[in-house]
Order: sequence, then structure tokens, then C-alpha cells
Amino acid sequence: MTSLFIGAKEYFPGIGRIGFEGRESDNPLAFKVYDANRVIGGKTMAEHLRFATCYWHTFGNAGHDPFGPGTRRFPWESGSPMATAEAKVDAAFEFFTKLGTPFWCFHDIDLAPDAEDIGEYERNLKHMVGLAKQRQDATGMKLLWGTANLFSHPRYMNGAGTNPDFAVVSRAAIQVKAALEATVELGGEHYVFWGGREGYSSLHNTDMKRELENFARFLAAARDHGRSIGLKGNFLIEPKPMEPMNHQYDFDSATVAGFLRQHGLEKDFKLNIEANHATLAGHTFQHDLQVASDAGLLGSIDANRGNPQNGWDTDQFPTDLYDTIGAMLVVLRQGGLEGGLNFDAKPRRESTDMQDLFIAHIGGMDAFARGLEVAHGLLTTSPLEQWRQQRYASFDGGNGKAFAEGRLDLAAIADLARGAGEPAQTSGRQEAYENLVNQYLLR
Ligand code: XLS
Ligand code: CA
Ligand code: CA
Repeated sequence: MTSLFIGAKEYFPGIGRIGFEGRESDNPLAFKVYDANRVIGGKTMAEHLRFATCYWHTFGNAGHDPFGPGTRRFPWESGSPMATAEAKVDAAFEFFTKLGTPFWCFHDIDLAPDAEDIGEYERNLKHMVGLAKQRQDATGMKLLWGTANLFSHPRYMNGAGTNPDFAVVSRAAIQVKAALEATVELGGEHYVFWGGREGYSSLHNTDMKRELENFARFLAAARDHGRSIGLKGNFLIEPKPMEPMNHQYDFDSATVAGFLRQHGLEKDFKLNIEANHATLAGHTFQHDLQVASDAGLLGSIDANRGNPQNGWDTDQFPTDLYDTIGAMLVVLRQGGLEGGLNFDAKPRRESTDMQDLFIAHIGGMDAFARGLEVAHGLLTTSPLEQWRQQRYASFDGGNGKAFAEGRLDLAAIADLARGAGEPAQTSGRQEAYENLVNQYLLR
């Protein structure tokens, strides 16, 4: 058997490769539904779901919150910042190998220690990218996307690409350039921009139009550099309406789609939709996915969930099957995802065992695998698509079709109602659709 860990030390002793054991298994460290090689609709589950583990929460978030420090003791957090980064990369690749998520995602300063000195920051990142590349080669893991953290350092308190001071915009470019180059060096498929502090707290001191124009220029420059060094995949904007800013510019799918089109960026940029961000914007996860998909812009997903009882970004692991079914319906209807499902999620602060990190991911992977099974069943063997199509059948022929094709002016449209009598009442049958989803879920 090949070793499941890299380097001198095993960071998750007692945990082997997580296997598929099926629904009868009570083993918390086994998949009940996710069976990587099982084929559904011509693709394996692994190919459909393209799971990624995120570096920041999983290996960098020990459970701190605004009221107290972390509760998890990470065995890789021991020495200097660089010694910790080096140990962390070994722990991370051991985790990916044991869990079986084929992809990972990172921010520049999750992977390598940050530094005030630009040269030192760049050297740190280069060194860690070199190590991560060796680990990728040894394990076969792939990078789904990389990104730069342009929100933690105090210099970014007024934004990065939207900062009112060009000196900060320019400083942000150091990180975006370095993170893009790191992503390409690691064979990363895509590159993400989450606009952490790209927003405002007060319009009294903010020229929103100017900030957004600058942001579009910043993104275009990043796109040009990324393409010039060989990034083939998508640049992804990740919408979020608030937190940390009062108001963030990348509010939701609809807002970002409009912004991309206004600035001619829609060919290179798509959206990375996070469930918890959609709910913070007052939408369902499925709503924001559908808006992105309908605009031809759904590129990737940050798979997590919020807490319905409070209004902040709790980044919980996805366990709600209605959410995962809804998401997979959107994904399957658009023919799949170029990106993947990245678990931008953290175990609760009270979950302090190292095995909780595995259990949380297993639950998320099983929830999406079940969502895939149910959505596939609904789309291929249930009457769902036919019912929906039937609801719009009046636009498929005759006058409705002429209207839909733009062949009628308003007077002609109105004239068709004369003498036609009151339109027949047609039930929306919401309960029948909901029962159908439950029927397939219970199968
Ligand atoms: C924070 C965001 C962040 C992005 C990447 O709320 O979800 O983690 O995914 O910068
Ligand atoms: Ca989040
Ligand atoms: Ca995210």
C-alpha cells in the first residue's frame, strides 16, 4: 500500500483512506452515498461533483470567533510562520489523499506566510508553491482555483481594487499578480475574486461610480496578465452582499452579471456562487445559482450553508438535501460545472477533534452525492421537466410563439385578447412539484 502521508509525520493518525460503505454503514468515517467511480448519466460521481477542500478554513481556522480564540489544536501550528506553513502543506495533502477530494483551493497567504516586505512575501509564496507542486505531483491532487487575500491586512480596510487611494490599488496588484502566477504554476484551473472589502460603509465619503470603474479596470488588467501567463480557465467573481462591509459591490448574481456586461468582462469572468452568500442576499442558494446559470455565467460553487436562525456568514458544511437537490438540478440542467464544489466551510467551534474535519467533509460530499442522484432521477425519469414545459406550452405555437419571437406589436398582442374571453384559470400545482421532489428523495 502506498503511504497516505507525506513527509516525516502523520498528522491524522488512526484515519485511513475514507471508503464507500453504503447506506447501511454506521461508520462515521465512511461515505454512505458518495461512490467516486459510480456512473450516473454517463459521468462518474467524481466527474459530476469535482469536490475541492479549502485550505483556509480546514487547515487555518482553528475555530476563533469575535468573542474568543480558536478551540482546535492544529498539530502543524508549531514553529515559526514558515515552519508552520511547511508542516501545514504536508498535513493538507495527507488530508486530501485520505478524504479523496480531487481538488483544493487556496489564498496566497493561507499557503505562505504574509510579509510587509514585498520581496519577502513573493519569496515565501514561491517557496511554498514549489512544495505544493511537489505534493501535487506525488498525490495526483489538482488545484481548482487560487485567489489573493485582499481583505485581512489593515491596508485594505477601504478596499483593494476599489480603494480611493491608488497606492493601495497598486499594492493589491502585487498580490493578485503573485497569486495568479502561483495558480498557473500549480496548474490551477480557475482564479477567484471575492470582493471582501470592495464596498462601502457610507455614501457620504464614497464615489461609488468611480470605485466601480476602477474595479473593472483592475479586473481587466488581472485578466490580461492571467491570459498572458497561460491561465485557460475562468476568472470567477464570488458575490456576497455584506460582511465585512456594510454594502459590498458584488451583491448577488444579478448585480455581478450586470456589472460584467457593463464593462465587457463577461467572456472571461464567470461566477462562483456560495450558498451562504446567496442566503445573506435574501435569496435561496438555488435562486442565485439559477440566475447565474441563466446568464451563462455559472462557473463554480462554494458549497456550504448558513444558519436560518441568524443573519451572518456561518459557513457551515452543507447537509440540507433540499439545498443540494436544488443546486444539482441547476448544475445538471446546464450540463455540468467547469469549476467544482469547493467546501468553503468550517466545522463548528465546538467540534474540536481532528476527525471532525473528515466527518464534516464526508457529510457534505454525501449530501451533494444524494442531491446528484435525486436531481438526476427527477430530470430523467420523473414528469418534472414535462410538467414545467407544459406550463409554458402556450408560447410553443400559434400566437404565443409569434409573441415570443417578437413578431407582434403591443396593439396586435392586445387585439388577440378581444373576444377571447377571460383566460382559463391554470393551477401552478406547487404542492405537486414539492411532493415529486420528496417522492424521489425518499426512493
Ligand atoms: C468569504 C469568502 C472567501 C472566498 C475566497 O466570505 O467566502 O472565503 O471564497 O476569498
Ligand atoms: Ca462565506
Ligand atoms: Ca467563499
